[in-house]
Amino acid sequence: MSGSSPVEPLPYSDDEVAAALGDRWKERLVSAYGWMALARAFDGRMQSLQRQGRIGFYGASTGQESVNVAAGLASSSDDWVFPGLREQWVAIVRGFSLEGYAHSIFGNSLDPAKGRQMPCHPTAREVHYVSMSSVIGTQISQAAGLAYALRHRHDRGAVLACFGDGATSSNDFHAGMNFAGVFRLPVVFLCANNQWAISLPVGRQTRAETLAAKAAAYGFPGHRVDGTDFVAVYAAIGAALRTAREDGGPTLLELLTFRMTPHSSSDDPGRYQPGDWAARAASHDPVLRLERWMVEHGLLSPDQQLAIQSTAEESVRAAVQAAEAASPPAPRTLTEDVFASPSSAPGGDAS
Ligand SMILES: Cc1ncc(C[n+]2csc(CCOP(=O)(O)OP(=O)(O)O)c2C)c(N)n1
Ligand SMILES: [Mg+2]
Repeated sequence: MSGSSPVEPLPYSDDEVAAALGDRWKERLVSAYGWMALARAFDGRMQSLQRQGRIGFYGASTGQESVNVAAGLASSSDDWVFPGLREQWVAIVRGFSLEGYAHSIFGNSLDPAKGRQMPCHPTAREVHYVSMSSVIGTQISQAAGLAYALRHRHDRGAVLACFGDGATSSNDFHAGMNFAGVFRLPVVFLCANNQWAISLPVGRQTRAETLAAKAAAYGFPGHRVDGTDFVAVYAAIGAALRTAREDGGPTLLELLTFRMTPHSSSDDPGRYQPGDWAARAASHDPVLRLERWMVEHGLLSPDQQLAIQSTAEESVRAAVQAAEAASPPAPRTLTEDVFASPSSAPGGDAS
């Protein structure tokens, strides 16, 4: 990352960041910055590949890297993640490989979902990351259901239910929030309010002053947090997960962010966003905000910055190369996981 564009400074002293992030806070920030730089580089590359016709579709998380990286770092391996549209980086920070993610975008033979899911909808069972159905909101009630099951089995984990502002108008938002409230389930509802649901601004989504306020109706706390401030997001998610694991019940966190890209590669925001949106969003760029703070507080030298950037670019290049080199899924995989004894595949060839 570079450039001299104005960004909202992070308002912390070293002591305040140490209190929010705990022991080894400096290492944690360097690691967070590395993940955020990787996410930014990978998302940018995928958008170019889509325009070149090398992948079919992409939805970037640009402007929300702070939320995803904080969720990945603040959660434990016992926890489960039910993502919305832009939380793939939670899986990667939790240990899903970048190559695995690239394979899933290309839908090739090394894709864990065997090419059956849309790009940006990976599944990563080994890191407790559940593929999403793409129907907005459904993951919220599924997450509450899993939390009920974890409680029933005396499992230690909590559940992160991730969704956007648009999902707060869905039936499943009510069903999941209500069920979790009634049974005091170990769920953290993580709403990345990027202020748009494709072309619909959040002001047309609700009359409520904040989305966080909705938690009161379900009997548990809701907090609005600056989602482009890594330190605040990390502290809020960590505290909510601890409460959930200690049987203190659910929390709704509304993380205010700014969508910095089109909704997806199929969208043209020039047709509906105000002319000053891009500049406003850029001034809340979470990667630049953290970068500036770290530079000013002596945690990131120009050499380290260059090294992090070139490592990120090399990882992206290697992942794309591996994904493009892999063959498409074999036709016989179409009937795998469907029948106990597969019948003939299309064309009569079961091999
Ligand atoms: C039930 C349903 N209605 C409509 C859509 C089409 N759709 C896909 S993404 C989206 C907007 C989602 O907005 P938000 O929840 O704010 O998430 P964001 O894309 O901003 O991350 C819509 C309406 C859908 N996938 N499912
Ligand atoms: Mg949104």
